[in-house]
Amino acid sequence: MDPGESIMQRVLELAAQGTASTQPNPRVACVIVNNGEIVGEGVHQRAGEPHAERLALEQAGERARGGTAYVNLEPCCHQGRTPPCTDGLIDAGISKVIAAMRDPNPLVEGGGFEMLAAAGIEVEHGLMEEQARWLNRGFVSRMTRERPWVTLKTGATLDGRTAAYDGTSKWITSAEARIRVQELRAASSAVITGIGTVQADDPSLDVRIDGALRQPLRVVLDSHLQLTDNARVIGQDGHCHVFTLSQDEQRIDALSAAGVEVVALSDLSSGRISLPEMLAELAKWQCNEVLIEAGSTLSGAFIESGLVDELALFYAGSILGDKAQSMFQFEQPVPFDQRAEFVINNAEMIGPDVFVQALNQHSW
Ligand code: AOF
Ligand code: ZN
Repeated sequence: MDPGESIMQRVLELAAQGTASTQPNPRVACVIVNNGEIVGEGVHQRAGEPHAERLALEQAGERARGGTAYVNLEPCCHQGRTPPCTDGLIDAGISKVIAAMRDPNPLVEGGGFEMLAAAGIEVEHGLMEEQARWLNRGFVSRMTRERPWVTLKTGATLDGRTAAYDGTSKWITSAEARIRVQELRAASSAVITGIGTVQADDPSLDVRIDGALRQPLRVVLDSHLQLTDNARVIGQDGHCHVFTLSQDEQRIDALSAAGVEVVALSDLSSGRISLPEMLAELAKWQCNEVLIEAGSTLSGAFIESGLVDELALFYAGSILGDKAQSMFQFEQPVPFDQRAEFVINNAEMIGPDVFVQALNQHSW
């Protein structure tokens, strides 16, 4: 491996430490090298706190002078919640910056590189760009598509069934798989479900991981506003948002009083919640990545809409047969040549289950 690549590899590993905590900010780390030695490392932890470059410069101190800064995202040149990193790098006397990718944030977008170059700093970018884009696929999606990266999770039998013929579905997959689901939730800005799942399972949809720095928003799609005030998904923290088509003021007021943010969508034409409109709204709330954990109706609607970027499927070693519920209920029969295509990019054992990750070929 090229020495630069192994340092960028280190940068990406450090940046991944922020997977569950930096949102809405991207996951960013910086490593400063001088005379072949690492003199400073920094990892961005949370929005509002110092950027990775600032932390690495602080650790390096005087040894930053003449050094090379490796960072997985173009250094910012704007005054946000924190001052521009370009100023910090220039003031510290850094002589070269190697970034994996440009920052797609319109406030930066190449401006950081220009600022550095104008100050006489050598700038390179594109090293391990694909891995860097993958790590921040949610942030990139929000910045460039104005919608979050959508991951759909479901657990099923080997024959792709999510519940028995009578709807019984508790614990198809193992405790180990459920821990992985907690990690998927923790990495997400929001977890989305349907009112059907809330009524059937009363899930809390929260992250139960020790030391979790933030909870994802919990989003319920509830066309007719059937959510009751005592549903566990509402929680105590004001993080529950409901999308509805209902204009029932009394219900809206009651749920608002229970701490729920009710969003009445404007596009009523189809009689159902517009998924693109909902996702655009979530992007406005700065959601980078969202996780769908829903039943077969909503999951099927998401697949049919073509809006799913990534599948996270857990398969248990059981079979429920053709009378059981399928993973994805579709409105329309699908001709073979119009099947939704995904590219499987990972399959691994998780306890006794198999985890399959697949990507929408139009998204990646
Ligand atoms: C960096 N290094 O570690 C991060 C960057 O509000 P602020 O000040 O935190 O700025 C947020 C924006 O800064 C974010 O949208 C992205 O464009 C950039 N994030 N940039 O150079 C970092 N977290
Ligand atoms: Zn910055």
